[in-house]
Amino acid sequence: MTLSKVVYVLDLESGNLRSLYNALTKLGYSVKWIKTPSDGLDDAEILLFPGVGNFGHVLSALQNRGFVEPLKAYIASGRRIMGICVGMQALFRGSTESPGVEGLGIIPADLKKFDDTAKSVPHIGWNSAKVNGLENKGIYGLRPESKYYYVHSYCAPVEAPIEQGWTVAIGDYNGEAFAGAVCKGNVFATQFHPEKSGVAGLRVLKAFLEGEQLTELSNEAAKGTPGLTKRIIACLDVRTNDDGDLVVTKGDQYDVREKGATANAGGKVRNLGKPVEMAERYYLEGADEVTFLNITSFRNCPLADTPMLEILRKTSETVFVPLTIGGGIRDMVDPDGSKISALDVASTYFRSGADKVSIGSDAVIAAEEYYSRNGKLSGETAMETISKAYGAQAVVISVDPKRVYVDSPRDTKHSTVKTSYKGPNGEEYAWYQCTIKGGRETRDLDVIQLVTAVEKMGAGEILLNCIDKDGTNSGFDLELIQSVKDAIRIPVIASSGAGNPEHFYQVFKKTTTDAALGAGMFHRAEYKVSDVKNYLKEKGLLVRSESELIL
Ligand code: 1PR
Repeated sequence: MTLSKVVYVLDLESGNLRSLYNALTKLGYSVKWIKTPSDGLDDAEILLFPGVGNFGHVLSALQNRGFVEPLKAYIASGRRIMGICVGMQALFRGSTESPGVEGLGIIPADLKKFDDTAKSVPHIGWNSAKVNGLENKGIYGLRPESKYYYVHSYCAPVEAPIEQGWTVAIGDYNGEAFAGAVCKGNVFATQFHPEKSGVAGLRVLKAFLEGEQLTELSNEAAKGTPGLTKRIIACLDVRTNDDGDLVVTKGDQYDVREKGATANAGGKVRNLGKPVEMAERYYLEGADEVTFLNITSFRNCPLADTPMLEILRKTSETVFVPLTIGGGIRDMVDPDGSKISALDVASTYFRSGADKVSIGSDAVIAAEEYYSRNGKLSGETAMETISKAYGAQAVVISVDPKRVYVDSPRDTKHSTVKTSYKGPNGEEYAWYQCTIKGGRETRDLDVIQLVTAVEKMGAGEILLNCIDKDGTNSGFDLELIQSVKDAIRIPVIASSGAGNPEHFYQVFKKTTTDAALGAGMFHRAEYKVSDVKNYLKEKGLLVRSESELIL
């Protein structure tokens, strides 16, 4: 069968399709987008069905565009189809995420939510997809030792598809087995995102597109430790410098200017390099995710020419791991006076290649208003509207707290920690005060109030910075991190203070954080991302190996 180099892709206008386009382009395929069946579904030899966000949303999008029957007919015709993420879930009968909504029913079984009593949900990060029962064989390039990027709260069962003759690649999330991929005849589908799973994911896409269903595995490749890895994230604070160039900078407790000749003569904005080049360097070093933060976002500028959009477009062409963009995600008024909702701002970033958006200041304001309404949701906050449209996993909350020392918990209404690092006057307790505008304004809200509120608003993850630790190379604030982890069920990214690989080991050993982020130590080339990952591997922690960089 001569394979056309054209891949047909269902475009339900949800989530980040640009990265899938970039992955297919890198593999030498051109893309034909299909928004309705009449866009050429009958001509398709190979069809990709990417789906992001809510099960019910994706199924209604299929229904509204008249895809349900044509898609079932396409599958019955024996032509090949690959579902991705909710595109795999849609093949099932239904999901507890959207009671009463019918899936395509190709696999008569139902999805359910992960058990979150002892682990974070959504399941975000790099996990296995180990094919059952096929010794030393992989389905479509899947390898037991490889890790793939998952981001979902609902999971497909393993037993039911196997009983119905499907080959299932199994993932293990803290002891809870789930279907990482399913395959039977002309149908293949992955819960993980192959376009965001580095070279391991590209290998799976390539094998499917080339029709290599069964792949022999070397003894080495047939090994592999199941389970979710510790995520290492590289973070780039971006702003224009005094010459107007967009540069990667780094704060020292959020002060990004070189120390000036005199105490108050602030020097130039630190220029640590170009955003796209540095992101690509970190990807090649094995970063599991890359985060861009536009740190002068509080200055309004026309969304259309937000320089961050071009950075995302360029970066997503060569960096095949999840990209998060933060800074300025809020309802805004363009300088020409037009109102743009936070959802529109986020959608623009998703269309430009972002997988997640990070909300800072706006989340603090929304939390204050949430408490002023005695814990009643408005349904209109950026968190609620973006997670409703794109799924909780697409919404990260960036927290910029400052330590406030008190002698006793009785001295404040806020949640305190008993600290091992006494205050300037010997205080033994501290609480963490929220700030907005990059630490320029403090608010009468503590970190636990903030993260509790935004979790209720549908946020999927917390990026937990710490102004006191930022840029100090003194290690993470372990007390802050564990106090937040104890308060919520969604994943937490520890941030601020990393100065060497041991700091990453300490935060994973002494707290239950799900991920850890570094910035300055990477930008100043004191360490590579791979130095951190190799160190953690030697210490016995499960990390994604960067040997996955060779297709
Ligand atoms: O408030 O929604 O517009 O978002 C603004 C975003 O920009 C927030 O995510 C906020 O954290 C960030 N931000 C604003 N000002 C600064 C600054 O530095 N002047 N960056 C800033 C905060 C946090 C991380 C940092 C880690 C690790 N930086 O990006 O890199 O703390 O640093 P380290 O490993 O070098 O210690 P909005």
